[in-house]
Amino acid sequence: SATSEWWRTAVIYQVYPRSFADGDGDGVGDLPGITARLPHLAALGVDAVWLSPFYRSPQRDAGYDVADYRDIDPLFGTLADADAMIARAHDLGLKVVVDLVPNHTSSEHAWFQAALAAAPGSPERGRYLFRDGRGHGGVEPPNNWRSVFGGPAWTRVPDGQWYLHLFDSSQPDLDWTNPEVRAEIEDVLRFWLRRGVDGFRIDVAHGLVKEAGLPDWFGTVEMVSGTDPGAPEDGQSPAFGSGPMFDQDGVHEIYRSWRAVLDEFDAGGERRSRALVAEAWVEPLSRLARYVRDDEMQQAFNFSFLTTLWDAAAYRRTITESYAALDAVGAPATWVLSNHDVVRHPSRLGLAVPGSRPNGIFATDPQPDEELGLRRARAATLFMLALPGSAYVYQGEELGLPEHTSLPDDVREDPSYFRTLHEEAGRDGCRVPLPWVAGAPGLGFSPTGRTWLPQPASWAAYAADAQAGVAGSTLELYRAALALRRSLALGAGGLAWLDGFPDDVVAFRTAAAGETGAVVLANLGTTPVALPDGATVLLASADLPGDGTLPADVTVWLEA
Ligand code: ISL
Repeated sequence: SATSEWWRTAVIYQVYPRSFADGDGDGVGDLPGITARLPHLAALGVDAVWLSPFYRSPQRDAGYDVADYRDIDPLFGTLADADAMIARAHDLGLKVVVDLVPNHTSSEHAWFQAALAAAPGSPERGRYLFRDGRGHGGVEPPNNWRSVFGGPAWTRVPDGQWYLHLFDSSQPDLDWTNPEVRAEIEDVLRFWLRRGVDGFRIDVAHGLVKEAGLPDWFGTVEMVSGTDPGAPEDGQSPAFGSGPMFDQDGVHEIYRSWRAVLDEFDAGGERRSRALVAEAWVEPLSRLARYVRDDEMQQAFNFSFLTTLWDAAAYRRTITESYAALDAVGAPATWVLSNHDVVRHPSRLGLAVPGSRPNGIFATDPQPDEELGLRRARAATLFMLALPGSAYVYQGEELGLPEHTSLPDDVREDPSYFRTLHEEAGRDGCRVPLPWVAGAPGLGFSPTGRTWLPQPASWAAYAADAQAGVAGSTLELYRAALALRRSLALGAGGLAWLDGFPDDVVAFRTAAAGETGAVVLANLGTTPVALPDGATVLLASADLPGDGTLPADVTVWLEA
């Protein structure tokens, strides 16, 4: 039945385990901490939780370097803790999506350790992409590819061979032409499905298959949606999304086989109740839509809001293009304003050119305007949550948290070049432990007050307990928006643009079949605009002046 396709309209909350809540007091978040705070998510009104990796890992890339896909890192707890977390979430009516990292393992994974101990040409090496080097004595890497994190994508081992890593050297890429690799990851899917998970977020879903022969690549340094200003001078980072290492046609066969694995677990007339969502930085959106097909994944992250400037025409274009690409394949749209890899959107939108820095804020940038950024973030949230489709909310955005833009160098852990160039705060600034209790040490993140990254002084005002029950707080805005979204069935609607408003206003009506829906007006200009005569305001992202106008940087939901 169509009702089992919960993901079509779901609001999915991303938990970043090391920074959500700490149960044991070591300053790093963990599964018992998450379980204890799940009622916060139920009260918020989200449908599902997606957890970034909690598997056994040396944590060189915060868990995106998996050493054992079937075990929990001791930092985060035990398998029993994972089972308890899943059970508690289900009790509270929340679906659970876990992160799968199939492009690469950790260099501490048993397979890679075996590969290092084995000879060139051995089956052990055949699970990864080991190659001989070029040049006299093979001293040059096998090709010219660059790692996404900076530097060459190849590292040499003592016997002279090189292995490929699109990310950190501690993240060797698997060889997805190897049937053993395919069987292993299918079995990992079954392992977690048996434990009751409702879906998987697939890391670097566009990277698994590389062009045969691993040819040199002479593309430009364009990141998805714009030139990456952090590219190191010694070389170039690959275009994240294109080139011989990304978006090869062969990935689709893999996802069809995974779809079949998930479907094995559908029971009682359910259809596709277990979901796959692709993290694929692929452009244009029509290419991305190829990951979302009836026999592949149900969703792909649509990252286009990360780079949309604060401009009504730009948002109308982004939204129109997103629906055009996804409607063509019958897929639900997805919307993302923040995640653990990008600058938190209140800070992005508080920059001089709002929205211009998805991947980090440079030391040379003027600091974001925190108040203006939050005002715009709340406005952006209100139109995102009204849009038909599914929305992803990154932990802390319901509190309005800004990026930590002044983390000292010596506490940062992100291995990407964004950090090693010392030009910007890298990805740690969006990964700071959440503030739960305004008056407590470490803002209640941990029973001991410890936090693995320091929290900005301004964060006491953002603590969950300081906002709960406070009219006009960001937390109450999210709760009200999610409750209304549910009662008005907004996620299931169709969208119609409304004429008759100034160009600076994003104006649409959204309604599901048989529902009244809502009218949404977002003023992205600099001056107030008149609200329609007799309009009944259901929800506003900021206080309205009461003179029948909609101020700049404010979104309203009106009775349709
Ligand atoms: O972080 C980025 C931009 O800010 C991206 O280029 C990111 O590296 C890319 O989205 C892939 O991300 C995923 O895989 C990485 C991991 O470091 C990221 O945290 C994860 O989201 C490698 O596993």
